[in-house]
Amino acid sequence: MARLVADPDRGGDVLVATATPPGASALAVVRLTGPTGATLAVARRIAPRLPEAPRPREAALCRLVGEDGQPLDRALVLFFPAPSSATGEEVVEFFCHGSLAIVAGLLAAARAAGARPAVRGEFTRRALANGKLDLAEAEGLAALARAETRGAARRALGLVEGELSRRVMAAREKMLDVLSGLEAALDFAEDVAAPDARGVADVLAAVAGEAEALATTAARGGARDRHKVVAILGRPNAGKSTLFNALVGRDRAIVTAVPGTTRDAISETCEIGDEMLTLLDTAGLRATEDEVEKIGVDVAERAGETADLVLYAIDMVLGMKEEDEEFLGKGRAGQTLVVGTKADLVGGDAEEGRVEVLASARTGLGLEALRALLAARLGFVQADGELLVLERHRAALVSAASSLREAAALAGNLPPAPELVAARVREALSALGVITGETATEELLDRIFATFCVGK
Ligand SMILES: Nc1nc2c(ncn2[C@@H]2O[C@H](COP(=O)(O)OP(=O)(O)OP(=O)(O)O)[C@@H](O)[C@H]2O)c(=O)[nH]1
Ligand SMILES: [Mg+2]
Repeated sequence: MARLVADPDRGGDVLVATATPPGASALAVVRLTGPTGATLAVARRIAPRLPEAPRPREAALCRLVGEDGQPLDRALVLFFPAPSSATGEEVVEFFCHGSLAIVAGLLAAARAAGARPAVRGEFTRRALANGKLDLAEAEGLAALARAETRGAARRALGLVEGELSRRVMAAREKMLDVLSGLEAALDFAEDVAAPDARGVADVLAAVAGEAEALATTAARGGARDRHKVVAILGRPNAGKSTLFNALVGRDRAIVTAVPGTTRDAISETCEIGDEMLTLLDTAGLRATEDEVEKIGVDVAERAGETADLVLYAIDMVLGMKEEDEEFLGKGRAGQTLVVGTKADLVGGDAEEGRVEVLASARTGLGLEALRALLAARLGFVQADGELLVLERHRAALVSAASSLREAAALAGNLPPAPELVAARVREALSALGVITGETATEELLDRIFATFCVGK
């Protein structure tokens, strides 16, 4: 791939950065990247016994010395010649012991030998400049490092592996074909037949449709990245707080045999079906004269109205009561999941019309089924070909689709105006290029890489 963008210092400096978080640990990784020869020269000042021509990708155990020449550590050193490295440049990695003093000594030695500390995202930016990855893939790396759940990690990995880039590239190919046909007709009007207007319009409309579909994926992804809220509601003593604790995996809420124990709503995040959600425990619903409890019941009712899903708990020992009928009768059916609690006290086959799943937070019985139902009801099921499409990508896709729709309309209207169609197609190409980086400005790159970690 050609050089996509010039990096700020044109790859002239040898960069040094720690690739692992600060703090005492078994190992820490310090990396160098830079021009061939210069990078190895810095590495050999730190690891004097490293050969002049180390074997590529083969670990060598070396003594490392500080800027004063005093021993620092014994560490594995890995050498990656350009262009077969993460950045496309010559890279040397030190796997040293994870002491703050050793890492600081190593960084100081590298600086003394001529390396410059990298700024945020600078390693990835060099990789981008050398065509090792494109901009969307680089953003995937950042998303992967930030992923809070397995679902988010899986989607980010798809971006890293080029799932979005491949689709964007395929769309660009089709547009470039159309464009070359139009331009040939413009340049050699006498010798080249104008492209078939209907055919051009159809291709452009199809590509616009693909861009619009990808943009819709982004909107869905955005909704998923917001934590869904599930509120546990039910009568006092129904076992809400016990269930809440079981789902969040720790004793967060107070549990007692006294009805009316929970007053304030309690909020915790919990992972269900590879996604993160916010779970709320609330005060038991009942008519009460107690001022504090009354406020708690109001809060619970409001939480029930705004939550994405109400998990309604019914104590199976007592069965459905009038208040339960009343709440469930209010018609939030689509957004309510009814769980029968304390299943351990009633045996597995207690049947109650509205109850969808039986669970015992005490024994764990039925909790897996409950988690699965929650995941299904919240739309957390893993869809095939799930794509992470960031907001930035969505904006570019929408803009490209709109130019393509205009181009298709112009092409379809006889007599065709090839230069107008071509101008719109060029606009769309440039919008899509922002996703993969071909047409990204330095300013945009600065903005994106500022969100990266140092050493990435
Ligand atoms: N055997 C059994 N007892 C349970 C189970 N879940 C809750 N309990 C008991 O039921 C009582 C009430 O539990 P809580 O979790 O505090 O009920 P709650 O719905 O939060 O009650 P309020 O906060 O008062 O509205 C406690 O004594 C719990 O130990 C269960 O699955 N099995
Ligand atoms: Mg409670």
